[in-house]
Amino acid sequence: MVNVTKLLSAFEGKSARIGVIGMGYVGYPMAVLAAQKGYTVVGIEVNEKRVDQINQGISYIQDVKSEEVKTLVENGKLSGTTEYSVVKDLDVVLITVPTPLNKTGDPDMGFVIQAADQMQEFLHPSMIISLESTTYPGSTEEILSKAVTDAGYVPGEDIFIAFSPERVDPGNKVYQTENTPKVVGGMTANCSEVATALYSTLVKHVIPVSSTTAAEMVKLYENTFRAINIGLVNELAIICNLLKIDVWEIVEAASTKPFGFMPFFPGPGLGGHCIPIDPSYLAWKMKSLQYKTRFIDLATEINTGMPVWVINRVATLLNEIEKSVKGSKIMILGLAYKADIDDLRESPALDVFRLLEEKGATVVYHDPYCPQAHIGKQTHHSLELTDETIREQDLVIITTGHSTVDYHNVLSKANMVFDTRNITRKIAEKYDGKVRFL
Ligand code: SAJ
Repeated sequence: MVNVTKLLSAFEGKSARIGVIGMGYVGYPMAVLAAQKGYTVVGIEVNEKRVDQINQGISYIQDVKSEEVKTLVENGKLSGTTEYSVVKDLDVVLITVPTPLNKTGDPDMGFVIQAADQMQEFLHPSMIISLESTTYPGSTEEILSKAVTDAGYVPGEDIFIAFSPERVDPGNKVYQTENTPKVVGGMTANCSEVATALYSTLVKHVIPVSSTTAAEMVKLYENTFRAINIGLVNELAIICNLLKIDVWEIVEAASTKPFGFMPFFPGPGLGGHCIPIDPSYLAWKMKSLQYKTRFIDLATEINTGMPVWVINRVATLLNEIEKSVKGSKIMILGLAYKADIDDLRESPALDVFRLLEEKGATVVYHDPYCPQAHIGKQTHHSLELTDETIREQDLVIITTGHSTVDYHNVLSKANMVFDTRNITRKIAEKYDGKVRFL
């Protein structure tokens, strides 16, 4: 049994050395925060280009400022490496690697397992490993305690294990890593004590829960809550369209209820690296226990079906001007999965683009944040948004409502606009009915 107080005082005095495995949209901000708090931090990253950028003080993550990184690197507080051997000198390892779905829609824990395997030979007594990547209940114990025991140590006595879900909302200017409450669950009481002490030196609010499994479940519940409510409002959009009711008016009016209601907004589908994926982690785990998560499955069915519904609406709109999808010129305006970020992962706009091309339309896109995109078998480039490129389209579909776009100019030059994000509602009436809404 190691001496916990030694580790706790290393947190207090910031002499503890921290490693962050996976320097992406979760790991990089966390590494910068820990270094700003006074720790010496090393980012362990498989991508050599990213390692070079970190060591040159360059940020490749929208929410991390290069000037902050540069100062920390120059002061020797932050560095990057591809080598796992650094783990032998670390007191803390935070794992923030991707946990996507594989081709069959099952959880892909490959990156977590790879991280555990690669650091195993360098594990040593009196250190803590905390997994932050979203995963299914029970997996932290399954994967990390195996690595610790295989290395010849006792979890919770020699090496401490915790799960603390990331709650990064990319592009959120109000809530960042330091001021977003952090749920923390340890594998044992000692693990919880050590993990809570560590995170208390990093973030403003630590929320201890009883186990790693509880912490894993909290994260999945948070994001499943969002996915199901987005699915509900997307189905409401379909219902309202059939009843010739404006769904946006309904949501806006319902939002006036000061208690017991929380607005969600319809859209062309569900993008990002979390909301479309996390509920499937829970559904997959429950399938292995012979339980069918009906709510999750239904929400997933509705959300993944929204791009097809958008295409059906497009066909109806073009029909109004005696055009078919085939042969029409269509611009997708906004390709990223949500406004004012540069991330294309799981973006429904990509599905809309691909489905329109499959139906024979000539499709282009403009996105001020995404200069190029791989869609289907081709790489497309963002078309400059000029009077000419807008005028030559039969239809402009707003799939993501980036705030930097001049929508007045788009509406004045376009022949017809299908706004799936309600971003032009306030100005649309000036443009004699050429705007339709989801
Ligand atoms: N969306 C809708 N309607 C809504 C809200 C969102 O269609 O009412 C769509 C968005 O357009 C986007 C997707 O859902 O395509 C996900 O949106 P999001 O706002 O959840 O954005 P993420 O995935 O970047 O960030 C989320 C966090 N967002 C918020 O809490 C607002 C949070 O759910 C998680 O902490 C985080 O992912 C994560 O990493 O788990």
